[in-house]
Amino acid sequence: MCVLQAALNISLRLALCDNQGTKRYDCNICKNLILSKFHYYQQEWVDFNDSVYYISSIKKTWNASRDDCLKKGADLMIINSEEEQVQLKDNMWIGLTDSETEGTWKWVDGTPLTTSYWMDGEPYNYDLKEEDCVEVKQHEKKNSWNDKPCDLPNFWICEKKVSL
Ligand code: 2F8
Ligand code: CA
Repeated sequence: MCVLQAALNISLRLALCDNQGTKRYDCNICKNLILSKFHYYQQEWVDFNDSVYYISSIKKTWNASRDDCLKKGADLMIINSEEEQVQLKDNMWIGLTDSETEGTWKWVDGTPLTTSYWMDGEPYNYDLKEEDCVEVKQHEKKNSWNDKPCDLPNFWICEKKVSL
């Protein structure tokens, strides 16, 4: 069933690609990108721009979540734009931590945090606990971030960049 859905999904996308009036060269790039994502669609990853995303159905600590993403050839999600952020669901670990230096937030690829979407009052070590890992949370119908202890179980989201 999943394979059928994925095949239908891909044929629709390829048809759309042909109908967009794009130049043949651009269209080929578009087709190749879709085909290279096909493997992930089959495994129920979802896509947005140049990445595919896996959302867990069980909960793990931040480190165990990251290990799972790495095993899948991906890593915890890095959020580069508000649009990407809108794709998210509730209570999931993302690839942001200050476990190296308290207060210095870094993405899992080593880049520093520039644009952030913290909830009001966050980041905040509630009850003087170390809260070094970041989850995305729904608050007032918006997705925003909270830091919390890395050893608590949470859902997680992996991201894999898919390029040609
Ligand atoms: O009030 C904000 C505060 O809410 C919770 O603590 C009561 C969060 N902790 C967990 O979800 C475990 C804090 O991280 C958050 O700062
Ligand atoms: Ca917090």
